[in-house]
Amino acid sequence: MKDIIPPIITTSKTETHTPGKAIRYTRQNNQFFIFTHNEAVLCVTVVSDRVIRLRFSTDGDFEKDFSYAIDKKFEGGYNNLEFQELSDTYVIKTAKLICKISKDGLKTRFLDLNGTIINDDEKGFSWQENTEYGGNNVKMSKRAHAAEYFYGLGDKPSNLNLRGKKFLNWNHDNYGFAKDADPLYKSIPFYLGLHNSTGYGIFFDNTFKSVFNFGEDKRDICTFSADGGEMNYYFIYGPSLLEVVENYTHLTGKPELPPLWALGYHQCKWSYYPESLVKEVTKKMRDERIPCDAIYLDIDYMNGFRCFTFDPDRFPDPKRMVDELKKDGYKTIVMIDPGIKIDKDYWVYNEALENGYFVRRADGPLMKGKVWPGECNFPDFTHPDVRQWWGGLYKELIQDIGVAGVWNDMNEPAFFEVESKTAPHDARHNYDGNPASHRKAHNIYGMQMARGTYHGVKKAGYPNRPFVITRAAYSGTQRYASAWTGDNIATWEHLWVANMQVQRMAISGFSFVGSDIGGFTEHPTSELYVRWIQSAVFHPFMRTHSSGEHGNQEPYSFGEAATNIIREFINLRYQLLPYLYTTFWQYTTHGTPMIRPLSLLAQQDPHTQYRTDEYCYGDNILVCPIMRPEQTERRMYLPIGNRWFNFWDDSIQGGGYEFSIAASIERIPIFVKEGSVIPMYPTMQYIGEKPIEQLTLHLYYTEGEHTSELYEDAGNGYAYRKNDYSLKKFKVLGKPTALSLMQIKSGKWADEYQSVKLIIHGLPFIPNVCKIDKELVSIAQSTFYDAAVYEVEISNHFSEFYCRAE
Ligand code: MIG
Repeated sequence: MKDIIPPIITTSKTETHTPGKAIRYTRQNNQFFIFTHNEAVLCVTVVSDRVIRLRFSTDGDFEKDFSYAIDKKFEGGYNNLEFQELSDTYVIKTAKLICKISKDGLKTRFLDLNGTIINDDEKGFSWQENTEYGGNNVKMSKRAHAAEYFYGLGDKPSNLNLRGKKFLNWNHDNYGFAKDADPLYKSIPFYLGLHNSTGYGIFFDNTFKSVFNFGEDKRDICTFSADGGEMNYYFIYGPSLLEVVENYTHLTGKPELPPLWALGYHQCKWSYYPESLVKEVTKKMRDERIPCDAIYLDIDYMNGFRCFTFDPDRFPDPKRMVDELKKDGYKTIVMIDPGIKIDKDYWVYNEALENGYFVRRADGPLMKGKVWPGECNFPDFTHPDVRQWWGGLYKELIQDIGVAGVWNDMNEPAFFEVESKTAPHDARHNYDGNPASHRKAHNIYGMQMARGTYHGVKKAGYPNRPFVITRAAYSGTQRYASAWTGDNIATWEHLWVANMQVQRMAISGFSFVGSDIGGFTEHPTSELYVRWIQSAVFHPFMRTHSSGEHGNQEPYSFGEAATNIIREFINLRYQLLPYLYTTFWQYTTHGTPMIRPLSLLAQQDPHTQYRTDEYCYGDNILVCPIMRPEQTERRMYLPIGNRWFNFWDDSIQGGGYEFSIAASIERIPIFVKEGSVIPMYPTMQYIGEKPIEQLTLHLYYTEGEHTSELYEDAGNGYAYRKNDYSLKKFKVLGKPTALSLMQIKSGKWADEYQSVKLIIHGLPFIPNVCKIDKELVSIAQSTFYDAAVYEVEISNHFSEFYCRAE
């Protein structure tokens, strides 16, 4: 299938310019301006020891420094900064990094402190005047070295390793997209490079349509360019790829902790209506004992597709329905689109019209676009007043009706019946006081809608934590919303695509992402649906969604055998919630991606650089989805370094070579890192169904040391910010005939449970002597799946568990 890629607006070819010879520089603290003899100026800012920002002006004037991506809370700072002017180069040195800028054309090289080149310009910066729209097409050309690899770039449905490919960033409603289709819904102009085992990142903070070329036409050249705006990029040094992602995430922002229920399983379809169908599905989930926390209302709940209304026949009493669902443990999430129906009897329309909140065309008329409601106007979410107003519209939904979350769709924005499938280029946006055309605002339009939604939902629901999900995004959107990957297809290839997208988004700073489980269009076989559920258990966001034009796609719709496997896996999702929540907390605190592809896990191991399937879920669990029909066995790889326990039978697997692993339909390969402690809750039908009476800790023996974390709090509200959380560190120290586990707790949150069941896996000796806080206890032999394990119940306040062979 050929995609309709909106044409890149290049104007009649004009001359290519490059910066001339540098003639002088000025310095203000951490900022350097380098002037050339042809008016081009380079502004270098040392953001931190690891992050250097480069901005080029072609004519001596810089734009007002404004970015939607950079987190207002971000604080730079460095430990060392040295500057030197040599005869042909300027040299900037931080505590971690050297940046050399040649006087001849401002070509830049980044080196580590040993002088090894990490990244260097080929032609460097160049530009062409855009005679049609004004401004320039700006381009950066860097070398792509032999054995240099590229990752990141958001939601591209391609191989993780981007080497040899070219991509376009222009938010695009790509219904039923194919593998390698481009562009899709999101624009995240950030990539990771791995060169000489050293990781670095480049964030090109330019919202215009941009192109990234990782050596597609010339193998040894990597370029990025945009249709307007400035060449404005951040170079982020690792050396580990993980640190690159963390530093990019600090720069563009971390989300708040979501409500715990948002990490449960969500059920969705286009569309569940009328009310009786919603009730039928939610009841059946409970009857079938399949855990579920959220149910979605897609566009058909609205009255004639008018946002913030309910269809009176399909949903005569939404408040009562939402209440009843709440009593049954369900959160209701509703869709809100950006298009506002042109209807003089519709208050949302009138308010926006009267206040001048709608986007206008260059010559003044309101911008119109056809979407579900017919002709619509579109709020200019890039205006702070509009976002404020928009946020306020959620008050009734959240406070009066009791809706718990909001689903923002079509916010690329998507238009029907026009070839570009989106708003016209000449449309005007406020751009937070930097008036701009749609060419500049397009890629952040959806982000600003999600931002308005997030603040509105948060305010209306306070102190409940907000939940927002968006389809379109730009760098930084992770601060406001979760995301799904759009309109995929019920094919095996798309199961693979989903796994690529979730991994790629996570290493692009956006972890809270999932795919439409089972596929949005077409109907999955029961085998495909089972395999999809099995991998989605390990995606940070987990929701089944389908276009509803075909057979049912609820977890109980695929026959009893399938239902049993699905139930077991969704149960596992819920059992692992404390682990997932801890992983989310690490993301919100350190910017650590929740999902880590093998290349991030072991970048020094060359085998990981082209691998796509295996990935780490949090610190200690590694999974490898099954993505082919009738597959009951597959090849996989674990990186050199650790030994891993097979989750299902406790057999031990080393890394550094490919091996074959069984994967009958009941199982996908799951591994646990030796030495880790995996926390589990009892199974439940939904968050808060009943008090958690006991925490289970699975300890996987190692000869050596390993520390795991467990973060817990109320799972909602903001008391955690006032120290009302619990962070436990589990320090395992294993010796050939002894094992100790220390629990070190901080924070004042009191556990709901009083007791802990400790289950010890892989102990290489018989523990004749066991002590808890120095007191002798007895330990029992038991079984976990196929393995013999030792089990003991202890108080949740224990400080040390110890055992040895006598
Ligand atoms: O034009 O609201 O991606 O999840 O079910 C289609 C209907 C509009 C696209 C979304 C999909 C949603 C559908 N929407």
